[in-house]
Amino acid sequence: ESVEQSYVMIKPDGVQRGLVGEIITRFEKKGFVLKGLKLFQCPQELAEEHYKDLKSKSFFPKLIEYITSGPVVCMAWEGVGVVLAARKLIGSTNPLQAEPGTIRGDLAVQTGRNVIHGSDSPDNGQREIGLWFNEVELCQWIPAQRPWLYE
Ligand code: YYY
Ligand code: MG
Repeated sequence: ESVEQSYVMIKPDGVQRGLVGEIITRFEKKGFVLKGLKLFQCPQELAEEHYKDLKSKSFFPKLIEYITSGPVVCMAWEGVGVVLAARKLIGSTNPLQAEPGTIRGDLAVQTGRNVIHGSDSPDNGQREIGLWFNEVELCQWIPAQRPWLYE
């Protein structure tokens, strides 16, 4: 159990569908700490860098078009075990296979419109937060509720 950071991003469909508050609420209620947050129109080059491991996939051009099609909400969340926990809150890549109770399971239908991104490892969490945020956009703060979340 160690303190990690995850890059979580509400994709353009989540923003357009008015799901921003609902999604942020789920992470807040779980007890993670919000270290960075912004609404952002992603440029093509950043989308390609973020998803560079998928460059060879047939769906890559459509994925880049989707991610750059409107504003996204960029978030940096911190906490013990946050990377795996965020993936569980988010649910499977294909929303039809995602469990009810997860964000994709409750709020999405298709893989190509699956509402949200979450880092798949602590290393990628660091990499992606570095990619999407400037240092000054990340806040160091201690939530008042901390002693009631951690023993
Ligand atoms: O981490 P996660 O978002 O759950 O899935 P990835 O395998 O990293 O793929 C990233 C992104 O690419 C996925 O959220 C939707 C899209 N995608 C797709 O459009 N079609 C696929 N067959 C697989 C992934
Ligand atoms: Mg992924």
